[in-house]
Amino acid sequence: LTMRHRMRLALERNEFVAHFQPQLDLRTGRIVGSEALARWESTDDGQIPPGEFIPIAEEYGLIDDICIQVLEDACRWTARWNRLGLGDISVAVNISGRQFHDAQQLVEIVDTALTTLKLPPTLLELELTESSAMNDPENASRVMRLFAERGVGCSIDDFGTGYSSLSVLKRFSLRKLKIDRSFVRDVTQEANDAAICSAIIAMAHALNLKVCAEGVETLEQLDYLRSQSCDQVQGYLIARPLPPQEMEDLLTRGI
Ligand code: G
Ligand code: G
Ligand code: MN
Ligand code: NA
Repeated sequence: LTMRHRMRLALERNEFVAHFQPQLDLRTGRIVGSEALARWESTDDGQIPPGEFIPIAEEYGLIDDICIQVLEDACRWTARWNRLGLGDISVAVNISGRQFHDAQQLVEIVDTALTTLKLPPTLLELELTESSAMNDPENASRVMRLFAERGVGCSIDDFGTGYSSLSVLKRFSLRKLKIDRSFVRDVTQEANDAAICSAIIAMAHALNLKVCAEGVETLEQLDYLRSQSCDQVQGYLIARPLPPQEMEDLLTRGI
């Protein structure tokens, strides 16, 4: 079978699923959400890492179908955790620039998922990279408003790595900025990285946005980010992306 064929078959078999990386609230020390990350659980070949299948799926034009499958799986688990009373745990789903560009399909899928799963819209967040948001800011702004009207949040992923126009950023209907992990890595050694992180946090707060730092691997990084009033952290220090049942166990017993 060709790779394209295998991927089509995998889509039919619902082999693309979400794993969940917890997001910790630095003020309360509680898990308040997760980021859903795509995984291919192939019945034929076992786990295929996203670094392998995402670039190929993009090339074959199958990435949107895969992301939709991941979004639906992520919403299903999140609705279950909400039903089980495990707290108001949100989920952030990665959205490609093209899905955001042709938003009609995405809007319909989100509406259907929210309704059929009875998932409160405020628990869903869509992550758009800084570069895809700024690539077509007029459209991005319009689509963000569509979701904001529904109570669904949007956030900017990998913030700081693209070119943000601040005049555009302030007009976006956003909930959150996510600090790219390249700034977090050396935040306790490099004065420049520390300055960038604290500037992003201050700017986010000035715009009434939450801010989440990605790639937090050490307690020292977490302490610095807390000292700068960063709202949330995500990274291997808290947990790697977890299979749903492990995420559920973590939510059940607490951190
Ligand atoms: O999951 P990490 O574990 O390796 O993910 C690798 C990359 O794949 C990340 O940069 C992430 O943004 C991207 N990615 C993961 N899941 C999805 C998804 O569902 N949709 C899109 N568009 N990108 C994803
Ligand atoms: O690009 P995006 O931010 O959506 O992708 C998240 C990616 O970052 C995933 O591949 C995930 O496995 C990875 N990741 C999550 N936490 C950490 C971390 O603490 N350190 C590093 N190096 N990578 C991480
Ligand atoms: Mn992301
Ligand atoms: Na990121």
